[in-house]
Amino acid sequence: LHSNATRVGILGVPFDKGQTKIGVGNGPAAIRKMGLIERLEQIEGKLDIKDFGDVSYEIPPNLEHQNVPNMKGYVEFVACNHKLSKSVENIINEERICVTLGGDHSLGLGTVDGHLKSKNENVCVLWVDAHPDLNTNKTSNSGNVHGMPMALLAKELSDYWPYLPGLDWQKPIISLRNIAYIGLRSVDLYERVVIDKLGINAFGMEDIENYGISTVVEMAINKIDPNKDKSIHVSFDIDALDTLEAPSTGSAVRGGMTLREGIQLMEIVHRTGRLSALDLVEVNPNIGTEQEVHRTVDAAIHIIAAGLGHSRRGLRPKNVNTLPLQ
Ligand code: B3U
Ligand code: MN
Ligand code: MN
Repeated sequence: LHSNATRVGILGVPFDKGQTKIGVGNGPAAIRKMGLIERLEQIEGKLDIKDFGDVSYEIPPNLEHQNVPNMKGYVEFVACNHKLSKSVENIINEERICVTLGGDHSLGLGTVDGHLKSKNENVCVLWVDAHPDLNTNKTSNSGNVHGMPMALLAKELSDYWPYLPGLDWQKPIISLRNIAYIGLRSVDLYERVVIDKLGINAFGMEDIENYGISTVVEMAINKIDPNKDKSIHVSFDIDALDTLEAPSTGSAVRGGMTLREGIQLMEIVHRTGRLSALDLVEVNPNIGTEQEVHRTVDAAIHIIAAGLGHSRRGLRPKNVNTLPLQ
């Protein structure tokens, strides 16, 4: 391997307690089984890839009987994300791009937290999702914590939470100024109010229609990282893609991004050279037919590969003279 090869760390998080459908915990295994690492090994310039396996966690005894109103799976959520945050921090400290395979999107709390800690808070986040995941336990209709990680991460919303036992490690938190959404099309009432009131950078499907994906991604990055000096975190919920592109996910919403738009988004992020963490979440291999699962997992792999430098133009030959051209 080249000494200057891009360094990558793969981390599975088979966590499913942030929502109620069976199967999203099988996401990491399905993505690995379909050949993620083999596909990444074909990328130009040879990546230095290390697979850190899956995150495991135990519930600390002092947390066991805690709960918070309207937050299902609270103790598992807290325990898993604490462990996850430390793993992500270590992987980024090793100067690897941390690729986290979910699992449901409640793991975004731990991945962004670990990234913030590793980079002294000098981080911006692209949250690519049909949903803003910006509910608090007071505004959520479902009580599912995968709809809440952004509200926990946002500095400006810290006053809207009750005391959260066992979450004191979750600091620092990030300013909404350094966060942008891409792909929104299913926004709850209070989420809408918060986005408007706090002026959160939110690019919905209509913006992608109006400006095209490359302009939207460039506008988003310019907003959250105007000096081009921040470490970039992409938290990619597979339901950002259209239902036809990624059917095997728990809260599919029609009218979403094409795989091509998802790939283009990731290629632009790759070209910044500042990507440090990528989450690929909400792939649920227990939903849909075998074909639909295959299509969804394949889309996930395409998204990850594009973020790590896969080029749709093909590989450049090392020596043209050795090719059978005549
Ligand atoms: N906003 C809804 C639905 C939802 C959020 N994230 C997903 N679905 N994947 C909620 O439950 O908070
Ligand atoms: Mn999400
Ligand atoms: Mn979503």
